[in-house]
Amino acid sequence: MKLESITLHRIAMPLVRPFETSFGRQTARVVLLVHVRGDVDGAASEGWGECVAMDAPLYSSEYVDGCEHVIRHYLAPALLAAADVTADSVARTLKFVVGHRMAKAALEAAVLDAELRASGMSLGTYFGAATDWVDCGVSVGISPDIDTLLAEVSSYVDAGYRRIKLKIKPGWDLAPVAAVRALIGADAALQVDANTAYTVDDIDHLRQLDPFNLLLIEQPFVEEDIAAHVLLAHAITTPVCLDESIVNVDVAIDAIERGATSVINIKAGRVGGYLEAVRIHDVCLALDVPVWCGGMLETGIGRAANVALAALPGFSVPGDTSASDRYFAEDVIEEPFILGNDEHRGQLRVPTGPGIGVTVRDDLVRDWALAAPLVLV
Ligand code: OSB
Ligand code: MG
Repeated sequence: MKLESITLHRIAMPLVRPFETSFGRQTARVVLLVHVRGDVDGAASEGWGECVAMDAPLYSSEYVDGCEHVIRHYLAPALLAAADVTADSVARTLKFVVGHRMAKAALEAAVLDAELRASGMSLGTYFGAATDWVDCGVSVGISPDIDTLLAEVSSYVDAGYRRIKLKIKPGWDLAPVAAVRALIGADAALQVDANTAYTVDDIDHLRQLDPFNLLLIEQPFVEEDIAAHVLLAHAITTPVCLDESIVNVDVAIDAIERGATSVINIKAGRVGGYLEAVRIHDVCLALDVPVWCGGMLETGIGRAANVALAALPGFSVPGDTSASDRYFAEDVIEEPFILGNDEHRGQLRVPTGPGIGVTVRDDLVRDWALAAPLVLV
């Protein structure tokens, strides 16, 4: 396509409840949405992408202001100057900028959405979806106390979620895991996510999680330290899963070969785009390493793309693709994601419309705007 404009919308969506992790506490989702317009084979098209960076650089080095800056001054000018842009070419065109994967991923996603809307194909079909519905888990933040945690977990179990993930950190690990395991029963799917809060000195402590029969422990150590995760994987029976560390397909292969991770959390933003996410999926499928779709408190725009990705055959465990109301009383799309019933209890339907398959509510984008839209041409 020939890109005519790239518009950045910075919005704040109120969260239904604060979300706390080992790196911080959020009460609203401040997020950058990317809207592209252009010409695809002589016809006007448009597409949406979501930049999953958080407001502050606490999960990764990227953050909303930084993404806006790098898109405005480096990435968007390169794409707008190109005679022809395809989803396939975006990463190549933007390769001259080091890192900034979430910013790049949002642009690639918007171009891909515009291309697919023009051709009438859904993202799920484009990716090679193997199913119409995906299994959903839910990520549960750190609570003020165990009773509050159990009440929250109960509500998700009642809603039908097929897997519970607890955020943990030193001082909030064994007791909440024991309490939730007792609440949901021995066979219910349960896993934990430390968001890098531990060090190798904690290996003996983390071994005490083994009796709780967890599906996995996610990213206990700092992202650059693959070796520490190898040590842990040898020391415990709970499978180790990497999130923050896996920034592209080569790192994924390396971490698998070294035995640092036996299951992988795939987040398109973290790895620079959905196309790289699919490459990681393909490699993991070939190596028989299960993957699941991570989340970043996405609006319906990013959620739609995640649900399509999670429909690929290697996504064999439920992801953090929860329903819109897990985080938001109102979503920014006309078709909020709602968990299914009966045989689809605890599942979300993969959108089938062109592109991401959902309709963005311009009224809410306007109402929730933190700044005037930034139109880059
Ligand atoms: O580590 O998976 C994570 C949210 C923000 C940043 C990092 C993570 C998370 C979550 C929530 O766990 C995932 C979601 O429900 O969207
Ligand atoms: Mg994680």
